[in-house]
Amino acid sequence: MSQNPSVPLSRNEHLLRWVDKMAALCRPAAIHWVDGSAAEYEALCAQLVAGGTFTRLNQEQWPGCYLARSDPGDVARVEDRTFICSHAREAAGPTNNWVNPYEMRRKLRELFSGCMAGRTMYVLPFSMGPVGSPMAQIGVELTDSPYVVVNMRIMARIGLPVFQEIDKQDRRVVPCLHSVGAPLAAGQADVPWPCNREKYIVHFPEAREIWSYGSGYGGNALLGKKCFALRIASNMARDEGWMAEHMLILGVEDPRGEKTYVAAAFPSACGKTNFAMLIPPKPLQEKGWKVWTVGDDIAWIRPDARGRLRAINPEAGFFGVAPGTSVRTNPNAMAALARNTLFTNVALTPEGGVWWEEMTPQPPARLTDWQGKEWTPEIARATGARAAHPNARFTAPASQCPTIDPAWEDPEGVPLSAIVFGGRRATTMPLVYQAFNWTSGVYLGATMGSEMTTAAAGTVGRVRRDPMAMLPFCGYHMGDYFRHWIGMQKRLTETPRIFHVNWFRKGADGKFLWPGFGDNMRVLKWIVDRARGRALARETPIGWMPQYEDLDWTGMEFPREQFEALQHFDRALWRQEVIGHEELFLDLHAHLPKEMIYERELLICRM
Ligand code: TSX
Ligand code: MN
Repeated sequence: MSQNPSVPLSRNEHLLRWVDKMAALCRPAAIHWVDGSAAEYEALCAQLVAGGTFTRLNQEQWPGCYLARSDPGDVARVEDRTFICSHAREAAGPTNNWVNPYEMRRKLRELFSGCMAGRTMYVLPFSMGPVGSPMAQIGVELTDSPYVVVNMRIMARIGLPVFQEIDKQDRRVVPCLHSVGAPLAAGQADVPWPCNREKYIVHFPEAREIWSYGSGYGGNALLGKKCFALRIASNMARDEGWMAEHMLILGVEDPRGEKTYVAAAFPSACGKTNFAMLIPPKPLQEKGWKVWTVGDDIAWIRPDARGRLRAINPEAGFFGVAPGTSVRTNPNAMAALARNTLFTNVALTPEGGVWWEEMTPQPPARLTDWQGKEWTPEIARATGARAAHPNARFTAPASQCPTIDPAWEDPEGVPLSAIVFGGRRATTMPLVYQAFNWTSGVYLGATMGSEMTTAAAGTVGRVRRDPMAMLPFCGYHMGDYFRHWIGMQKRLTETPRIFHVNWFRKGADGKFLWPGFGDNMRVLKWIVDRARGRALARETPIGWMPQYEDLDWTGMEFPREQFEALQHFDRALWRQEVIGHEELFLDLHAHLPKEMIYERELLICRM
């Protein structure tokens, strides 16, 4: 039944039995065991071109690149259709959708029954983290989407070496079942982007299982990423004493040639990928400062034998938002996506290239937009039509990033010296400050927030609390998650220093006070110098702040008064801020660790 090739790719009994069982449920027309080879990848891409899902781009301009256009109703993660089905509702917490797991399993059996008719079921083994790393975890995704297979080949380590790992170690793997939910009747023609209006992204945290139905897009379908590496892994991490975080990882090389690694969490629309690939201003480069990229989205962090935290990037690629990415904002990302990249929902140029908003200062005269319609700057001015969807993506190999860190695939991970939290705040939050200690740093991460930039999400400008940028990704109760963070200190001989940054503070004139981008290096330099005990700071009610003299201003004119405005602690606004903290805590009160209450009290007292 399992149609393992004549030379089987796996002999793991559990795996074979599960594949048989799921095939009996989904009833695919064929089963394909994914070996992960280049030949297989090429064949799948050719098949996607033939079926109209992919357009092969101009190979002179964009070697190895393809464009996919999704169904207009399947363009982003669906948070309201994402479920954490723990046995107890309480365990999922108030910030997750919960359905009784027995009820959900009944519903899923219904949905998945015959859902792969007329399609091929791919058996896709993947390793999150370098194959064989003690920090890596293995999953197997059964999917009826070849688009998922080719994207996963970039985003994770897949295929033969992973099957070997499963067979060798007989280790537990996370079963992931994915279907676009569009069975084909005999003779029925397929569409370029099959999907279903009804969508279910379901996690069973105790069983460590993922079931995804109805979507072929991004985090809904590439199950190694948000579903596994964050929602399921956060459960594993809590149980096993490590951390699965929504963080980039970067390494800062200083003039002595020493590397200091930093992890950072930002809510969406803060330029996280840009920060992960930061290029320092020329004068700081000349002094010997350089930033290396380990990852742009997810960090798995674990204490080593010495009691120091070490981090890996469990992914192998970047699934980045294309609009806004340019040689000005992120030359490293532009280099990474220049070849062997899959684009989804960007615009197509007449020459067979891709374009998206802000990629170049001037848009091309004529384009095919993300929905396949004609687009010109004139049409855009008249109708507001966008060439690329705002959530259009590139799937690019991390190895192609010019600043990829030499240790990015180190199986032991890189040592973490600092953790940075950030948000997009027009007021209140200074450019940078350092928490007093681990507990106050956890408080700072727990209460972080960002102002909404899109009207779609509701009231523009209102602060949305997004603890550790994990609100949509924590697979259990947020209060227990804070408790786990607090508890990590007991496992450590040395805690990373914790910081908060805000690149987006505005002056009374409504203009950004900070130039951001490369100049963020000046802030990052202070952060690593603080972590290494070689920079000064001043105590304030909220934490340690640099004074004007403590940042390196080489090659930049930045008035002292403007820096004072950027760092100003406004008592009236902070009164509002702590009331906002209280509102968040009300929702989580039953599971909130007492340290969060105490930290809030201390903060109020200091103010
Ligand atoms: O990514 C950003 N970063 C981090 C870079 C390492 N962005 C882009 C928006 C997020 C999607 C930023 N935007 C940053 C930033 O630090 N700062 C700003 C705000 C800003 C925008 C434009 C200017 C200055 C600040 N000035 C000019 O364009 C001339
Ligand atoms: Mn993310």
